[in-house]
Amino acid sequence: MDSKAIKDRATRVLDAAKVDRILLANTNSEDPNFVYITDLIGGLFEGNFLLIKKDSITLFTSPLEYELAREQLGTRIGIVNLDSQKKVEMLVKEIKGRSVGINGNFLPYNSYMRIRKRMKMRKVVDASTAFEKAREVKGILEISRIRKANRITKLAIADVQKRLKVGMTEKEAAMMFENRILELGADGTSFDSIVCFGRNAALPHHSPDSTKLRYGDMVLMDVGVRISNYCSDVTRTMIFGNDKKRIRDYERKQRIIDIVREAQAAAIAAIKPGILGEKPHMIAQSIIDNADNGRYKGTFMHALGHSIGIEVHDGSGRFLSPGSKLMLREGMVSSVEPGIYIPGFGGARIEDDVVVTRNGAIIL
Ligand SMILES: [Mn+2]
Repeated sequence: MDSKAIKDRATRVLDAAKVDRILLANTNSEDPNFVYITDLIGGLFEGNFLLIKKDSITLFTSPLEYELAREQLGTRIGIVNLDSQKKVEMLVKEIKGRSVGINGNFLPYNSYMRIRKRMKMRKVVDASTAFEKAREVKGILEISRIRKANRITKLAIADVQKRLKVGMTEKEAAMMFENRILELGADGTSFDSIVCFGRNAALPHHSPDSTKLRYGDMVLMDVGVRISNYCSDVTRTMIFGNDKKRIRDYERKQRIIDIVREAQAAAIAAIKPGILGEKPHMIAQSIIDNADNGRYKGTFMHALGHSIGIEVHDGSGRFLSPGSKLMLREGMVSSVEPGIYIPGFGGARIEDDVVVTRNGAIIL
């Protein structure tokens, strides 16, 4: 990102939050909004501060990461190495007695109280919604990173699917995926990988355990990777084995997958700028609820999709979900992930990440 792009982002957020300065404080993890403004890749930046003003952005970093920050940022953002009390006072001076925006979605209460007291802020404004709004619409660079993350995720899923063997555990399959994405160039996973064999596929948030793969099992993988701070989130469901006659309930398993696929395709086809987030959800849900004389009614019990970007669940909670009045705009990126879950039997979910364009949704 060049300095103009950084400044544009900062200005947009300051204007939306109606403050003239924002202080982002990392704890032992990085504030996603800190990542959004600095575009720093790698590092931990623990305990770092980012001071955002109209005419300048300054990173207050530690001796541990001063060099890393300098290498990446050059002169695009001011950098102060917090290696002495005098430098800490520089930061305090900028904040003392002023109205300051913070990220209420990230900063823990205790850290907030400590900082507020130490820096003697006059008034504190929660700028989290301003960041959410700014981050909702992605630029070309952001979309290209999400696309690359998706490509690697899909390649790695296909590789794991080919290497599945009877007796392999869910944990082993998850490990295979996580090794493969690193070979393919990902920076890491974007969330804890979900791998479900057989009846575990009925549990949307199942954690991989020592369940062993059996011939004819439904295999659901919900996984994602990170590329230069941006995430993917993809789910694939398959039936393990080619000999239909040997697979118990083959027809029913295949039917469930087909209905979910149909629901996903119809939802994606409906996505375009100007519609409300609830619409694609209702389309997917009605296909599932009405399929096979209502046999699967009520088995799709989560939202169709969430915004995706620096975080896997990026920005505000409501996106493609029942009752969502969010109006879709060009450049928004969302997961589209209908599912059918049948306790004790299994389930299917198919998930892709799409970008909203003038001509409709494009699968990344
Ligand atoms: Mn998802």
